[in-house]
Amino acid sequence: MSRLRDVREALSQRVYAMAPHEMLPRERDLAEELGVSRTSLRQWLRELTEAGLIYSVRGKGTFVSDRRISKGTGLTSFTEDMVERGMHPATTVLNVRQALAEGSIAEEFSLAPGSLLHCIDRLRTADGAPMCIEQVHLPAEYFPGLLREDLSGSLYDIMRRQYGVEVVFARQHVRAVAPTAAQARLLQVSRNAPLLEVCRIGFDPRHRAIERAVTTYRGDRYDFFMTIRRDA
Ligand code: 16G
Repeated sequence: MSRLRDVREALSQRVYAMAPHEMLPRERDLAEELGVSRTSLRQWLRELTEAGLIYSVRGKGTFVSDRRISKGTGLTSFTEDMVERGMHPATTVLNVRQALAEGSIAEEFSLAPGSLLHCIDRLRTADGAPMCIEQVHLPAEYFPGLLREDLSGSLYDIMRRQYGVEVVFARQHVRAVAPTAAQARLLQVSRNAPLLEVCRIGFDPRHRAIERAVTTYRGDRYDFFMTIRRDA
């Protein structure tokens, strides 16, 4: 990664570490802190403003926006969600392995107990800031060789491009959870911070369950919204 990119990430990480509506240091101080020219800093501040991460108040200064991600009911991937918001997604693969489908997971996939599953754990970040941890199970028979792919990008892209398979509808449930010690460390939150866990079972056009993803989001960075209607 280039030095400029490093500094740009350092700036957005600094913004993410601040509270909503907190004021950024003065330009001169911030440029000095990051070791960059004021011209470069100004350009990055402009980019962050365009991405909605910060805002300026005339005569007062620059402040951190309340930048919670508002996620609707559209079936999108993490990468699509971040790119749509002008953010730079990145992924750390924490663990990949194969497991045997047992109990409720075998039932969710309508697989015989003992069938092989791929299991992928990843940490997802946006502009260098941790957003969620994702554990995905997929039936190995639909995705032979998947664990040899580079999983640090979009999984949905690989599923589409390499296997011609797409999640077209999904069942999801959301619940609040407290972080485990490992989750708190990876997401950079305290053990008391609430997290939102979304479990998605994704189906292909033939109604085959092809993905079970448990995504654990930082509760201070995500809102979920939905439109509901009274039955006629
Ligand atoms: C989202 C999905 C998850 C999917 C992932 C793929 C939710 C609640 N979950 O996180 O099911 O595996 O996107 O993202 O939206 P990717 O294509 O960027 O790897």
